[in-house]
Amino acid sequence: MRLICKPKPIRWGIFFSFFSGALPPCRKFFPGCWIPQKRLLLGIMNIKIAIVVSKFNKLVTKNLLEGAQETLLEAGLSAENITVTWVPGAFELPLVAQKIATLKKADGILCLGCVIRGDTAHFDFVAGEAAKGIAAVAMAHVLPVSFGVLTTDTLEQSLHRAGGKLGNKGAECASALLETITTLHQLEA
Ligand code: INI
Repeated sequence: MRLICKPKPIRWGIFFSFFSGALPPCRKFFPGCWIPQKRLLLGIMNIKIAIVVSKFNKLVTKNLLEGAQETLLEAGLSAENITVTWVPGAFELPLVAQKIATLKKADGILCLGCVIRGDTAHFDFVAGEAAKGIAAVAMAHVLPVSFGVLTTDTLEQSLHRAGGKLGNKGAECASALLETITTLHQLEA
């Protein structure tokens, strides 16, 4: 996997902590945030993440986005390396993720959405196609693409999982994405 990282000056504090065996500050949030590969440091601050988020059920998805951004920044990513693209609904997530992957614009893509069951079968088609499509993009491009789409029966259930009493799926998916990027990178070492 080729990491699309602009070379940046080494942050010597982190560089030193790596060679001295001390933990870098972001390790608390993301255990695999630095990688000893041929004595090179994978600077987490240089990793590029594209977030694709749906406007449908924005009350929920804006919280997912907030959780994801917070997690990525806490892990040490630079704000300028996190892009956000809005799409109409969860159904459109895979197409836009596919375009970003094709343009090689990111080291990982985070898809965020919220599909709430109604009285018709629409839910199943939207949620099913979003899940299948997102998985297909990841496999086709051998690129980490996270599935941060809530699929619930009620708005209340979604809100609980978007910064409410049951955590924040956006934040969880951001961590999963960083971990997967690290794993793929380690496999190439
Ligand atoms: N899109 C969602 O993201 N969540 C939903 O709950 C939803 N429902 O219930 O209809 C939804 N529909 C829109 C869909 O994602 C597409 O934007 C639309 O079908 C146009 O392609």
